[in-house]
Amino acid sequence: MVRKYVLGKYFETEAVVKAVEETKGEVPFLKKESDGIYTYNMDEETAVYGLGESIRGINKRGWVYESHCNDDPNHVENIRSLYGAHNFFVVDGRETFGVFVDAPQKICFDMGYGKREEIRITIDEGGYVLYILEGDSILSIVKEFRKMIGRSYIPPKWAFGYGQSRWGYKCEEDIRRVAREHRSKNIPLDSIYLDIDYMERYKDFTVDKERFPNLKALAEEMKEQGIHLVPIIDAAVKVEEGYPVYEEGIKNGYFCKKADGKEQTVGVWPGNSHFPDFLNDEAREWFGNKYKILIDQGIEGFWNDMNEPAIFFTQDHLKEVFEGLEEFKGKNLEVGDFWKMKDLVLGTANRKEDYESFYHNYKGEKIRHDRVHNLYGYYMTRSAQEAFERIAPDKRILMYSRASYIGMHRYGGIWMGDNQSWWSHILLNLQMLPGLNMCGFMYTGADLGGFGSDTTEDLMLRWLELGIFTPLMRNHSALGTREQEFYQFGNTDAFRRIIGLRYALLPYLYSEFMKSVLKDEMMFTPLAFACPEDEQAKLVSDQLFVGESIMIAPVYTQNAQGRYVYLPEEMKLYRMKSENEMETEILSKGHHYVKAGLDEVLIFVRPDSMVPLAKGGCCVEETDTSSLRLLHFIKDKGTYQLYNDDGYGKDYDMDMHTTAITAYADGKIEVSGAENPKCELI
Ligand code: MIG
Repeated sequence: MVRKYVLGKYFETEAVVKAVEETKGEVPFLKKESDGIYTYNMDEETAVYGLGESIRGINKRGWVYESHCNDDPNHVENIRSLYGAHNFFVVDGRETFGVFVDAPQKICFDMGYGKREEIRITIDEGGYVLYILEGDSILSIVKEFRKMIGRSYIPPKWAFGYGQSRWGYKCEEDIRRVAREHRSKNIPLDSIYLDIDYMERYKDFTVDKERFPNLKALAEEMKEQGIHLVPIIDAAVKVEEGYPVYEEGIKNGYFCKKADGKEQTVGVWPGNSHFPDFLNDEAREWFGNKYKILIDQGIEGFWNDMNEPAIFFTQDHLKEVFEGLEEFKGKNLEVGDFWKMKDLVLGTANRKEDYESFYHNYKGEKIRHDRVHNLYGYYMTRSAQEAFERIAPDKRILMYSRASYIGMHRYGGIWMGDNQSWWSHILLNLQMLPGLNMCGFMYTGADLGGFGSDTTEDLMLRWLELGIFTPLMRNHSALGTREQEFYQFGNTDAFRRIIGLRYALLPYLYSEFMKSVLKDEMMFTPLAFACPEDEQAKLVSDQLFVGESIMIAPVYTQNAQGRYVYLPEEMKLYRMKSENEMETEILSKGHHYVKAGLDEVLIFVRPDSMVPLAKGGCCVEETDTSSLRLLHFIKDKGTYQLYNDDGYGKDYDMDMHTTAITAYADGKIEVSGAENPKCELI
């Protein structure tokens, strides 16, 4: 059951697509302290789940989170915001209920930080819509919420393959080398990413003629090898006479403007730039149409960056900085003044005052940016996806974004932003997955191996052992860090085998992704959600169910040779070096220490469940699903619902694409439905 409460003049974010009638009167569960402030008193046992892309554990209790899309590359424990604003959470204690605050301004979710026992929600000035959801379990509440916000984005099937990226590939030859190294060393690969260096002076929808003389031919050459090029698009448009995107934007008033009616000039990668006004319907359509320039050159996927939007500086504020510095010039500085000077110079990025300095034209109404800040990345990505519907209505195009708000999950996926090559960030990657699924973000993953800092071979391997289960599986790293393509390391063979396992797992991972999207369910489920009666399971925060058949428990500490695992039921462990090399062991319900060598993936199969393995190829296209080998723990009888489609089309009818595979304890297998693969239990 869902109830909707409205306060004041609110902004229609279009996060919710299902019509919900407004309820008048008191909000249940929460105590209204005043307009925009609600509290809830927690028992000692109460847990809080959700909030999508945010730091810390699966249980969010004990910290304060701010909903404020922020470009912060330091994903450490004491920050409050990342790139997304995902205002949905579930309280699980003496009462179980869900809360969604639908409002694009800044919101503070104090989950027992100020007072250990108190949840305190503080919504910045402005109207809002509050939804309270009830159900008989966490999972049913999540499902109801997901139904409200509409079906999650579905990428093309090739986007479930491996992607190689690096901020630093500068020319066609760099791209060719990556392709060649993967193909010659038999490491499967489906995509290579183009970071900002493919553009001419960082101008969106341009290609540098010197370094990329013929993108169309390059895209074709890559496609012949089964590889897709995926270029980045940044939010801000460079100010440059003669650059059509700039000139059209100026002529039509499509950029965000200051109070004085002049375009706000911000400094980001292209230098002086303007922000397209994605909240303006016409501007949104105009910018979206520009993606066609690249689609016409054979591009089938994009990633949208810098759309919180990130600001390195504004020209207006730089003037203030220089004026401020005058005061210190030529003086013998006191320590206090020295800090002041330092803050002045270092504090130019993503400033509150800058976000208050420009306006959107939303259906003719002028709205100050900070009032709708959290929608910017959402509407940028919507701009692209709405255009894809016009440009290529029958084809799925890959799209994912850095900034997001709930609602954007219908238009694209997200990646988890600028993490670091730290062991703790493997765990953070795992712990963010369920919260994101709760909020509708299904196509997601982190920069494997870590974006910032230098990686190590063992970190890369361990991270990959989690990464092969995430829908988005991309190795990405920052300029200046250690190169981390798999062929840069000694044990390339181990990487090849683990990536190979991902491709073998494709029928399973794709089926589980599609079923969870089409049924509005989670793909990555905490044990606490799946086994609510099990007091031990409730406390497990470093293992997840992935789909209906398996549990994963990746190793995320350096120099470990295994880890402790809790099994909420008897399971069969497959300890896998590759799709062909594996040991199995049946483990009882309870605690175990399980060994896991550096090149081994642990897959725990649930009773009467199966995992179909294909014969992996060098890319998704070449993966052969005509005969399937089944990992299984059949004690009596189990049925697996396999989902398969052409991977491009948009006809997602479940019945049409589903095959039921039933296996019995005596080894008998029955197959019925859309396809007729040969099946064998292993
Ligand atoms: O200020 O385009 O998160 O993936 O490599 C950094 C360069 C801008 C941030 C993205 C990252 C990308 C980088 N970008």
